[in-house]
Amino acid sequence: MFSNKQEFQQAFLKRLEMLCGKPFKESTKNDHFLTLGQMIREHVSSNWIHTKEKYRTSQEKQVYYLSIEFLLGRLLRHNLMNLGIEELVEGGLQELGVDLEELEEIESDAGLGNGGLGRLAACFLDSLSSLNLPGHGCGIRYRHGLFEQKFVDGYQVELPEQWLRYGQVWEIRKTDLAVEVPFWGEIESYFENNRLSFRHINAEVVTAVPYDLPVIGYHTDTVNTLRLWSAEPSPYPFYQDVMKYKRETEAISEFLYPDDTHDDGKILRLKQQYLLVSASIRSIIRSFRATHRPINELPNRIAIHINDTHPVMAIPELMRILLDEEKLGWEEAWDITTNTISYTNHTTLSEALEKWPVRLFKPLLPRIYMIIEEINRRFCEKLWEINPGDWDRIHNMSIIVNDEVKMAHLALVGSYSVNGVAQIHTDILKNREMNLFYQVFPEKFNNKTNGITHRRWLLKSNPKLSSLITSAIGTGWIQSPQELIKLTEFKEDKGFLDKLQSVKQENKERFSQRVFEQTGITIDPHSIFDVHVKRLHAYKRQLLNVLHIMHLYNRLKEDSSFRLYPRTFIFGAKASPGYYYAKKIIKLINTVAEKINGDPAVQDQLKVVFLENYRVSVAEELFPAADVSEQISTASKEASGTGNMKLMMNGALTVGTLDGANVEIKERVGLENIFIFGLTAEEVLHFYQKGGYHSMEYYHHDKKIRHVIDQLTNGYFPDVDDEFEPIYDSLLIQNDQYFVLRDFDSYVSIHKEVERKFKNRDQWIKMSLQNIAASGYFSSDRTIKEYADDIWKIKPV
Ligand code: 26Q
Repeated sequence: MFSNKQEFQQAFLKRLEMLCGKPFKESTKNDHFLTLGQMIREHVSSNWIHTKEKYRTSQEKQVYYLSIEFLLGRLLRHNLMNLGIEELVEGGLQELGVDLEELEEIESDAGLGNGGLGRLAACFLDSLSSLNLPGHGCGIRYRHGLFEQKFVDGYQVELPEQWLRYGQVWEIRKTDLAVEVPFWGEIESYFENNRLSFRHINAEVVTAVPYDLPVIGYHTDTVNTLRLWSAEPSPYPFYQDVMKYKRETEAISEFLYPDDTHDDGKILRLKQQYLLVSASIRSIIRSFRATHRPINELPNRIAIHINDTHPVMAIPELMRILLDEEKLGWEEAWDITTNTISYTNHTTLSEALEKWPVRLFKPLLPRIYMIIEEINRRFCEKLWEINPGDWDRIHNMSIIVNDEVKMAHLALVGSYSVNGVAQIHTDILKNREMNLFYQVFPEKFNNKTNGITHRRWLLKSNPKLSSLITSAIGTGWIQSPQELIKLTEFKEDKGFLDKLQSVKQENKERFSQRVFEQTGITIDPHSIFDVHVKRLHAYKRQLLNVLHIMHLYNRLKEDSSFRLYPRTFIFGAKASPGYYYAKKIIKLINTVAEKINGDPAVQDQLKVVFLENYRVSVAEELFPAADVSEQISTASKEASGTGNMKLMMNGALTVGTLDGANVEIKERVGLENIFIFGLTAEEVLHFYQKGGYHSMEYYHHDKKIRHVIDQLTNGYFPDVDDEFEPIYDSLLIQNDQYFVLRDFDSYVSIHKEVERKFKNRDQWIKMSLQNIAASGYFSSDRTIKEYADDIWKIKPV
């Protein structure tokens, strides 16, 4: 399209006039953004078409990654970088007086996800394309992504997110590829060619319209597709109340549901899931049919992956097509289905396992429900054959039980591969949570430790560190991230370590500047930047962090000779709107921040910053500036974590429990380069099983604990008298199920260790280097290669 700056500039100016209908001198930043976006899309179109053509004609197997969330973030610079035209464009624009950095900020985050699971899907797409693997994403085009968070008086307030307001430049609407998805109605049986057959009558039909986004690989010709479905009224509205039908239909893809494990069964959520599944499977089958291959070859050509149980109806939906449309017998259909679908589990929290009341499910999706019943009948029969008379076992493993459909059980039974997302998580699945299924299907279970794309989370977001790395070990790490390990050769190189130190310092200064501009809070760029960012959940224990901060503040106030090495605690977290307890913790952190930041006596030593509306673009600014990474979940609760990997890759040292991928981080950096504290998963699980933990004893025997807990309810925070009683109750009356008090002392000690190590700047920067060097393993390139080789059996095309 454009091979040099001049060509680019000419094309840009011309396009701007055509698109915006005004001369350059009258144009706005938004005009510039839209123009550039269009040019990029056009720039990739030939590679995009070529990639699709290659897939259409090749014999190679392809994977479809079904996910209810894709948390992409911004795409402008990412796309420029992957295309290898970042410098050309940045320079060209600069000469026109346009600042690329400012254009970047115009773009809204595509926030179509809650957190870890959705961001993992986005990282996987980047790795698939960058490794030239034939992989497509299938998701939902929510009109509003995850809510925008504001703090009012320290309380979280949610506003609808508006990413489409200024127009989406990356997507292409494919009206001609729309498919019809039926809800409600009845199933009628009839005989045809001596075979009992079923048809869906009186259904309410919704049109699913795909919007395709190009997924551009890093410096390759591969451009894969992310297909996002939007719900629209069918063009044949034969309904009584057309306006009502239109409203209800459009509601399906209106909002992303916030991750709310306490919120049971919302019919709209179920409609979203089926919309995604049915539209995706239908479109997959349509393109498979176009190859004119026999249907039993499906598993050799196509792998369908389900990201958690949210798209698990892919199993009965594929069965439905094979039975009702392809007219296969049950066994053959089942054989094809269970050799096509694979499943990733992202949690062991039993309260988070998806269950749907039959009373909601059955009328909405009558044929799907029938098929699940039959899957379950045959599965229970098989269990009976293996363990005759063992009713308990059947009760515990059944897909439908107590008038609920257990989605995880359906996934375990109907897929050929089940993986956890970190070794410890997979072990817990095999040995505990899913042990009964492991006994029946041991061959299905495997581990795929999560990863992150080092291209977004290091190369793009931390340009200074990236250049320094390249100056030391060359550019090989960009394609082969495990080459980062070569950095260990520099651990005694004073010159290099000084530069590494300066990069971190510059990043901290830049971030401090941003915080000042956006919040008016001044932070000391030489203080320790201690970062705790993730969704707010009791098990993630933001509470432990804030209680520790209260404790440090108490020490400063009690003892005028006590000194802290200056520390800035940085939080970022959204709570699900209906998660009452999580919202209390947000209010507590804000209340503590206000108290401490308003006390002139401690300003040089302690600061607390709670970033509003934490999201991908904020994370990208923050991670390069982080010194300490808080990964302090109650052991056994965090399946993997991925923020831990992003922070490590940017040279932050982890303060963490032996949970999720922290365990593997520890193995790779060594115990001397990480701060591990607290109960182990074994110990936690033992307490749950055998009892023996009494939080009240910790309150009575530990003065510093008593002090901070009393402050929650004794009027220490004015104007919020009984605000924090639920927190007090959870810790003392409900026996502290996340072991905050149990781990408190250990956490206090490890933080003393952090301070001691940080004071020795030379030692700290070496530890930081070791973390960066060992982080290559946590690239999603490694993860995706493992999925490709072990689960999907796909090869680069
Ligand atoms: C469920 C029902 C109704 C509405 C929403 C949901 C819902 C939505 C999102 C439930 C869960 C999620 C997201 C879960 C998630 O992000 N899990 C995280 O996945 C990461 C990637 O594997 C892991 O690193 C984290 O440990 C895990 O918590």
